[in-house]
Amino acid sequence: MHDSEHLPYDGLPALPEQEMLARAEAFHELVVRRRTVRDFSSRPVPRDIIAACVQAAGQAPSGANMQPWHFEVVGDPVIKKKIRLAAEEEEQQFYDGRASEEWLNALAPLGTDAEKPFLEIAPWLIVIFEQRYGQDSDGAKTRYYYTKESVGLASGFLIAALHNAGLASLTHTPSPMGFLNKILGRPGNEKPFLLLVTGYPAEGAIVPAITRKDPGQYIHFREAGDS
Ligand code: IYR
Repeated sequence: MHDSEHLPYDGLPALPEQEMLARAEAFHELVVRRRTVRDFSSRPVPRDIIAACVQAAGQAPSGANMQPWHFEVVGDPVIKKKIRLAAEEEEQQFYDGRASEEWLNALAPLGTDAEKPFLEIAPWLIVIFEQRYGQDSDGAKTRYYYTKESVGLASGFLIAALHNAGLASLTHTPSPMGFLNKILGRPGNEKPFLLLVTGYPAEGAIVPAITRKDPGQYIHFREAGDS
């Protein structure tokens, strides 16, 4: 059936169903407590913690296993300042007219504006690049598949890994983000996907009073005998 090399899969030891349910519920409880944070502490976070979380992100599934991602992990205050200044320039234009009235109204409950001090205050900025195609050192191109979906999955893994490690994060998407290629010296086959800010929440950090959908609004089971 398979022409390519395959190996036995032993990554998932069988668990009693009671423990499976306990783990599923524990993970749910963990992620229920995740919130996007915009008030960060400047308290340093050891690089090894971030490195482990980024490596967890690198285990995400991807189209044809092309792993079309690159993570630039920025702790250098000089680069963080450059990123802040460039991001705020784009954001100023967004809030001053590029965004539609409808979009600004949708953002109102979040209380965001063009000021992005967290880009300098938080200890780490993780810039996630989507590789739209592969390109080797001779310039030869390789086709990649489902790159956005793949990078989105890796980003989800990363956000969950950071939260699991006790770190807050913010999915920041200044638009457009081309300035990140320039500042970080990334090649033309890479498109900035997400700027993930991470660190500890500031003391007394507040988050918007928003709610999540009731599960009944987004889960619909169809089991044997239901139809
Ligand atoms: N990029 C802007 C605007 C913004 C857009 C969305 I969609 C958000 O969920 C939050 C903010 C900013 O970061 O302020």
